[in-house]
Amino acid sequence: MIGMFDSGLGGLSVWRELTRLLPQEPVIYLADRAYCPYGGRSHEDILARSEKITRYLVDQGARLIVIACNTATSAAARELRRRHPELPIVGMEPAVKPAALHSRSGQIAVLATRATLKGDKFLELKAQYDDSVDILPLPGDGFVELVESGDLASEQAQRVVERQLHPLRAHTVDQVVLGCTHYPFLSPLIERALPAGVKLIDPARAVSLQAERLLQRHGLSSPPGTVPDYRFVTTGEAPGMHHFLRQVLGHHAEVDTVDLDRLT
Ligand code: DGN
Repeated sequence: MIGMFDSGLGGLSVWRELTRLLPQEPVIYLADRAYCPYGGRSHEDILARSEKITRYLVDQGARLIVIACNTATSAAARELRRRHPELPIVGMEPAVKPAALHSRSGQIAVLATRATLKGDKFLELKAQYDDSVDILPLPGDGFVELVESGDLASEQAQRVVERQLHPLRAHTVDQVVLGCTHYPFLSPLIERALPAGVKLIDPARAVSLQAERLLQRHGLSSPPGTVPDYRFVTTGEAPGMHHFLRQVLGHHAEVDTVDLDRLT
């Protein structure tokens, strides 16, 4: 079984891609909604949450972990891999490489939470590509909150998106990397706010392909034809998640609540 987690509902954009690619793999998805958003939290807090969640998912039977959150990947992936050397862990990767390859203007933007944009992982990636492409960090303030409240289409949501994308007007960016797993759910609004011809890049498929490779390498793949089994768990509010799954992903499922702070 694959265990996935995010601060909230954003990682479901990765769940959607992963279950399309690997329809026979059972998946348990945990939304840490009681602690959402992670964006303003310290690295130590995010690492502590990620550790707790990873242990819970392994207890539930997960044999591979997908950190479906760029902020948690940036704060915790390295340390989680060190603490759990036997456990394959896939993290999010802002898709700077394909964006740099396809850029004609030589300017790309990475749209992510402030925590991700301040993290070592992004700064290292930026330094690595500095010679070939100009990378503009663009914080998506308010985007996570819009997705968590299920507001993916209102005029107010469009205004929030437009305000954050405004700095792009002063640049010739032609590729925008979605560096937060919540943001693909706002793609229609983001596309509307972007100058014509600018391309959005979502790394969810590349991350799912990496999960597939690791499952194979570790002999963990389920046989083809296995009936899919999806579980959804949250540390916070469940009805909103249930509604989101049905409305946005067309998936009817129970959502269980778990209090990780009560587990030892
Ligand atoms: N989905 C998370 C990410 O990819 O960074 C959002 C983190 C948050 O809660 N701010």
